[in-house]
Amino acid sequence: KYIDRREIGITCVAFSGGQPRPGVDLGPEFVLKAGLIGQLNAMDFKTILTDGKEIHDYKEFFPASDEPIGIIKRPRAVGIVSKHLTDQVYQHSKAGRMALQIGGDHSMGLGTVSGIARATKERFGQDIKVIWVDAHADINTPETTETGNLHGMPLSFLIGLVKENIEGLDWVVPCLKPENIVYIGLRDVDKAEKQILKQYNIKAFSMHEIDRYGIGAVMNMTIEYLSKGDTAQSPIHLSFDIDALDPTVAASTGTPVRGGLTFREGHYICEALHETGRLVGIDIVELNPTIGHSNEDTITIGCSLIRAALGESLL
Ligand code: B3U
Ligand code: MN
Ligand code: MN
Repeated sequence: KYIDRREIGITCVAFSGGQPRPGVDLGPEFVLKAGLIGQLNAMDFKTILTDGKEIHDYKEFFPASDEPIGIIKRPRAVGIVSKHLTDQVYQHSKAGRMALQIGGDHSMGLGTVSGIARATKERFGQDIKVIWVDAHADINTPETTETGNLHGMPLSFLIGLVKENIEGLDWVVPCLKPENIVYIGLRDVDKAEKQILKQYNIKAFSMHEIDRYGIGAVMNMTIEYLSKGDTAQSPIHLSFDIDALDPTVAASTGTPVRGGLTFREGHYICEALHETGRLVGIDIVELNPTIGHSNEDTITIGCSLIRAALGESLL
């Protein structure tokens, strides 16, 4: 098995530069204050904080000026955060630990996936597979983006759609194959993103498919899809954007979209992935405690999704 010890390497990313709303950088602090580490220890996991530090903001690495490139906002800050995150996540994953990342905006997916992909390639010679749970597809390219926000673009960099060198992001090495992505929960996808999904034949279960088949069948299909070919048992990374959940369930997030996953559907996804025994990494991102009516609920749910992905629901 991929994770040979009950150890979790935790990296808390206090970063909001991939999108315009302040507050998402406070997500990790609130999750820690809610007692996540104690909860994981109570599940008999040893928790290892990256560099022994609770929170990482990487600010000492930011350039003095970070002017937009075209319409791309804060490319150098986003780039440097994920460059460091890549190495941090890689270290944990390479040591056989579960890599848990708490955000922070979803631009950090650039780093989490890069680090995990590098480690699993080295350890097992296997390509990483990624479950992207999100209301959004996050696959705009610097050419297609209408907002210039990098949290809407990490997957285009990771699968190698970005040919031009963008200052700060030129280190990104494509490490994810389009056929190794499965989306769950989509409901707000840009026109150009829909074209990309079609062109690269990327597997996606939107809210429409969840309504049609139910989350049980969707997860069966997801795991079946990830279990064919010569990498049938390859490791899986879960990148969970909290905005995949319905705003009535998790309101404290920057870009809520109506018609999302229920509390149980979100947890079921995590439980079903845990059951595969193939999970090597977990991101939980876009928690913004300064938004919404009851941030406690959103933070508490973030913690319980993590525990579900680590097997808490097993009897
Ligand atoms: N697709 C839009 C909107 C968006 C993406 N991710 C979030 N919002 N959270 C964009 O900005 O690329
Ligand atoms: Mn996202
Ligand atoms: Mn989203």
